[in-house]
Amino acid sequence: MVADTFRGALGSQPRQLHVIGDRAAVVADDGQGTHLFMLDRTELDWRRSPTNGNYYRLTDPLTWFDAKHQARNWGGHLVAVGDQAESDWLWATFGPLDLWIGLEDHDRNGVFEWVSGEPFQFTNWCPGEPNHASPNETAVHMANYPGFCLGGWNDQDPLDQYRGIVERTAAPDAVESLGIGCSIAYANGLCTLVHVSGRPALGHQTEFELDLNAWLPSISDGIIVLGLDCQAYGTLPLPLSLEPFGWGENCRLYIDIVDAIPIALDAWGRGGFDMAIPAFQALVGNQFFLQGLVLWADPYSSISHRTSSNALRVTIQP
Ligand SMILES: [Ca+2]
Ligand SMILES: [Ca+2]
Ligand SMILES: [Ca+2]
Repeated sequence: MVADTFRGALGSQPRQLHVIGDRAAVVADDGQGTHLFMLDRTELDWRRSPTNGNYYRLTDPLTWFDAKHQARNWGGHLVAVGDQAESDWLWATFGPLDLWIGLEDHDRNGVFEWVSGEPFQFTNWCPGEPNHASPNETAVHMANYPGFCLGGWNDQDPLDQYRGIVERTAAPDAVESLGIGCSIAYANGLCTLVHVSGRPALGHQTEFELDLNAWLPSISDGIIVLGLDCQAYGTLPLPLSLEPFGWGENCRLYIDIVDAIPIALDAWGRGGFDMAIPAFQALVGNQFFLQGLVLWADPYSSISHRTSSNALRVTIQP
């Protein structure tokens, strides 16, 4: 489904998409260069509506209550269907499926309310609904009843398991910082990765800087690593201590590394990194993760040092 969604959105643009488990690698050529993005597979499921600019994605099949909880964790809410245009776009994008929406009457007073708090004005009930067929029919889904009702609403038992439509009215912050870097030997600072300039938006160049906040006795290289979801991935809870890999100083890995880009650091341990965002609408709302890792040698002793930065979560803007 993800691959099909992406192919459809990219249209005839040259591209490659490889889905490996929960990961997706996108190789895209926008005419000015070739770009590689590694995306969390689930993040590819955010879709931006061209009619109202809001972002939408589906939960796994869940009870209505669990879908509502998942929506909040994603920074949104179960969808409030405000008008016919929104309803039509949702059904064309996510249907045909039974899909939870954010409409409920759990106090059973016959008055339905949106969980988002928006006024209840537009209605799109299937014929004969809401019928309260059992006292438990207190949550509403878009119905997939071929030949009878497609995308209209039915009140239903909230403990049934459907995918839910999550709506987010605004894009999350373009760049968010996650975790903290490791302390630096011979300095009091932390290794930090910051967003310097340029919106991470379609067709734009965006610049990041790794700052070691320390004078380096020998010029060395760092790497910016491009990775996936920093919360938890596979069976490894993140952040992950790098000590098992020979990295001291309680260095932490906040992302699951999928690619590394070498950058040159100056004597003060600073190095910049530019990233071009290809102009593909399908990338809007998707996220990637960056973290800096640095290894350098002390010429006055045989000790080598290493550290890691905070991580950045970058959400691609329109
Ligand atoms: Ca809405
Ligand atoms: Ca009510
Ligand atoms: Ca019903």
